[in-house]
Amino acid sequence: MARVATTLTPGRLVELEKIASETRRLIVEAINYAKAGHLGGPLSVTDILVALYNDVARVDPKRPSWEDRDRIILSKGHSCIALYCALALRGYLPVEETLTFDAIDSRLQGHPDMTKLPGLDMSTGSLGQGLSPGLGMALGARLLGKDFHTWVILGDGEIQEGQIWEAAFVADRFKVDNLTAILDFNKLQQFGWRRGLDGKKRDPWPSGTRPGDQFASFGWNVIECDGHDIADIVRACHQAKAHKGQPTVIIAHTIKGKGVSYMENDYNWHAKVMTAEEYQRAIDDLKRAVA
Ligand SMILES: Cc1ncc(C[n+]2csc(CCOP(=O)(O)OP(=O)(O)O)c2C)c(N)n1
Repeated sequence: MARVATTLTPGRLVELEKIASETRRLIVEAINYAKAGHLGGPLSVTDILVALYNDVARVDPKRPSWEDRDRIILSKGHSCIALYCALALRGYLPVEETLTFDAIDSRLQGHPDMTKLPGLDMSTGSLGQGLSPGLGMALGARLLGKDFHTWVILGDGEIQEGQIWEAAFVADRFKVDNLTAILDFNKLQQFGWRRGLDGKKRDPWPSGTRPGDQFASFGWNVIECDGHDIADIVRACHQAKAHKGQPTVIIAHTIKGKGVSYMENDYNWHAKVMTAEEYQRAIDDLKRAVA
């Protein structure tokens, strides 16, 4: 299929890049303040969330329950601090509230709770469970004659869960083309990659295949993009929406810990509290990125 050009103007792209940098700063501040939570996964999924909420998806922060809004499910719910910060900068909640992350009475729980925070389309956190309700929403739109699109963000470790493939199978069965999965493909999970008894790194997919091949074998349309290039994410999302007759997965190539030099590609930062010195280095790195 021909590549669809991005619809972003150069000026708007710069604005979105600034929002992404600010989102990353808020993530680091909130996790440091809470002294709990995840860092690697939120920093890798940031640009995807910023592209969705600020350009691609049809949403209105003033009407979080608007029935014609696009649905967005962060299935890799452990990365929700990125979602909260992106929602705050989009106007769904006060930015200061991000510092209440994981506090006992906060609307911003350690995993997303849709009964607490308006704007969340699904409660997630138990990996593997977000694609099935996303499929239900997409089928619901079809039944109701609605034209909203459903976006489900998955982690690469998460797609080892069997329920993902049950949903993938059914989405193909019903040719659900108003559903797009976006895979945050940072190539690391909680403890790195699976290793064999010999201690050697093992690919979690059958030899030579990649997640895109696996989705394709389930009948899905597959698009790849650079998950840290907002223009390329937007391009891939528009291409996905335009594709008819099949569900689409976007394989977004990302870096776990993106933006903080010492966290990048280090699974030890999946979920770890920073020391005061590490916190300062993280903030300095993120400031340098926007300078
Ligand atoms: C069913 C289930 N098992 C285990 C966990 C604990 N857990 C949270 S994140 C994670 C690793 C996820 O890896 P990946 O999907 O690649 O996420 P990312 O690297 O983007 O953070 C695990 C095992 C969980 N939340 N749910």
